[in-house]
Amino acid sequence: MSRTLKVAAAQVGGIQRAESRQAVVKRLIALLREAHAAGCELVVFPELTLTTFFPRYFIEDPREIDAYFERALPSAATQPLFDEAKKLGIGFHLGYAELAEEGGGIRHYNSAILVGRNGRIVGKYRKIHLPGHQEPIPDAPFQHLEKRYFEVGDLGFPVWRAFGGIIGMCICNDRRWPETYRVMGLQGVEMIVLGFNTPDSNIFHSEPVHRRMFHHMLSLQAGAYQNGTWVVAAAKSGKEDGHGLIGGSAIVAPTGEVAAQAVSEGDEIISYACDLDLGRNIKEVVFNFAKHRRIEHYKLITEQTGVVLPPE
Ligand code: ING
Repeated sequence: MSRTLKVAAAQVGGIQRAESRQAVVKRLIALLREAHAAGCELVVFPELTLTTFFPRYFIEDPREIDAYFERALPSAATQPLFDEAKKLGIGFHLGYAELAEEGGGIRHYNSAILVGRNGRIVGKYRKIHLPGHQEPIPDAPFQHLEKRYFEVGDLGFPVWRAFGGIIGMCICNDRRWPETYRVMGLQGVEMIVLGFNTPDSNIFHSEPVHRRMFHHMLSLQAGAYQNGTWVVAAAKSGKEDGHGLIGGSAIVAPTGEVAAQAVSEGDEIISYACDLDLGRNIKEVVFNFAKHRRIEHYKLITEQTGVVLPPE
């Protein structure tokens, strides 16, 4: 009997800088209820789901920066979301800015949690591939200061046995790096859930919007196929105080095919009944890692960070 997991990607339209967490949580609860009504067991929310994408701003006051972070989950503002999910018996993945008191200091991460249908936190992930820059770019129309506001995640790419399968997580820019999927693929992952906030324009070079959507989907589909896993990606999309984020929330099958995709740039639920055994043939034949991988030739991937050109 095949193992089916009905999952929803909950796309969240722009969150304005002035929007309160309470107002956002009300929107998330409405999406949760819609997904539950559609028979979903797991809802995937975007990256930094509780606030606007604040790394687009150069903020100097540490207290103003920290106001975007959660010191604990659930917090007073997010407790209603946890309560509603538990009442409905539906699990969820939530991206948020995490402020943690660890190792005798204050740490800041771009994080996500996976919450089971019983309301308990199954696992946490901290974003590893932080795009953008550390110092503000003078006169730029917007910034991308994730390297300034967040530390590199220190939890690796774990997977968990949950929802009847093997589930992994990553966040936004992680989805562009094949290493992200392969490390989880080597742990037998059957579904990777992720949120993203992808600006619709680039600071560094002009790029047509259609190409940003193409690269977004290319990354999801390649990662899914090359590791025989479902990939569920939920966008924060649309306008945030005039700044555009692409939509394109999608559910991608282990075959690399798109099973569902959002059509709007606002709050939208897309869902699919995912057969967790659909990736079996891919894992056992084409990408049978044990049978076909030759790690003796892959050294550079873990021993070398950047490019070293051949001698002239
Ligand atoms: N956002 C973007 C992303 O990876 C980006 C940053 C956009 C990088 C386009 C490269 C090209 O989707 C986040 N938050 O990582």
